[in-house]
Amino acid sequence: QTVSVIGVPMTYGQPLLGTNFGPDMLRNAGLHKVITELGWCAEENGNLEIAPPTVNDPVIDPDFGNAKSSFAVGNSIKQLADIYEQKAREGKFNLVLGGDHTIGAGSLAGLLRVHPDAGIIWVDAHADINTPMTSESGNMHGMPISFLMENLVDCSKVPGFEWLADSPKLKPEQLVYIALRDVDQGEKRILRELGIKAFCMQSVDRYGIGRTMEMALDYLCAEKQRPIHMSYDIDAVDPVDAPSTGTRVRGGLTWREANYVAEAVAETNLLVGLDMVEVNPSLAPGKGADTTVDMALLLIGSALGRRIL
Ligand code: DIR
Ligand code: MN
Ligand code: MN
Ligand code: MN
Repeated sequence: QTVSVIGVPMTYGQPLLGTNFGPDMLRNAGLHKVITELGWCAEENGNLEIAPPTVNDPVIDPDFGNAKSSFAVGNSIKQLADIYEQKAREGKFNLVLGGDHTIGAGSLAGLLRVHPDAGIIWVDAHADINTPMTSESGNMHGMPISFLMENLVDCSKVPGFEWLADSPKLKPEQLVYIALRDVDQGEKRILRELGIKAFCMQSVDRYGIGRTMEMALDYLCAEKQRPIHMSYDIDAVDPVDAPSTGTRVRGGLTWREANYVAEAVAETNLLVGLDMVEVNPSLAPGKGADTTVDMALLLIGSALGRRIL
């Protein structure tokens, strides 16, 4: 079995530089060794080329609603959708290294072309389902799911995202969240109206991570087995163990809980792809960055099937 490694050094979905270093930091910290020691073949695709936004040109790169740099973001992640689709058709496991979380939209678009019925596990402090209209920040890393959800955003009107208009979309019942703890008002309304299943940190507090993951996986797979893609935002992890990321939120997953999420998903043998995003080594240079990269690498290993015994 082959793991296809795709670097997507995207930063334009949020205001902070540094997420572009994520993919190479993970490689330099021993990513390929982690992959091959677990018995996989590693196929390296390098980093996708990210074209910068055309600054302040309202004709070429207009704002859409509150969405900033949608043209640059949308066009870049189209490349990811295409390569994800190609590798998935070849039966390879897609390991997508961010970059900010806008790239999740590219992964999901490629995934759904091959597996329209796939299940999505979104592990994040945030719900990332703002639309360009509901977003207060305008940062597109808070929006990727909205573009993939059926009947939520008309992508044909969003500069850079037109290609997504006729792409297969997600039904609400294909998605579950883990570790939410910072959800915007507009997002709460969307989650409620669409009836999306979310296991927030209160669920982890109440049931423990074991029962929480059992419920999440049952929800997606109890009736029929389906391929799963996991999109893992490192800010799902408590800032103690993942300080070097752009939007830290206290009260996150502990070191073991965070690994358990990935281990439980790996145990299903249904995982076909993983995004590891929002590692930003520039924000806590030195020890903080090392801790965060180390955590991300561990989570990748857990998702690829590492067991304690
Ligand atoms: C917030 C933060 N919901 C926003 N989102 C983040 O800007 O839309 N997502 N940090 O990862
Ligand atoms: Mn987040
Ligand atoms: Mn984010
Ligand atoms: Mn996110």
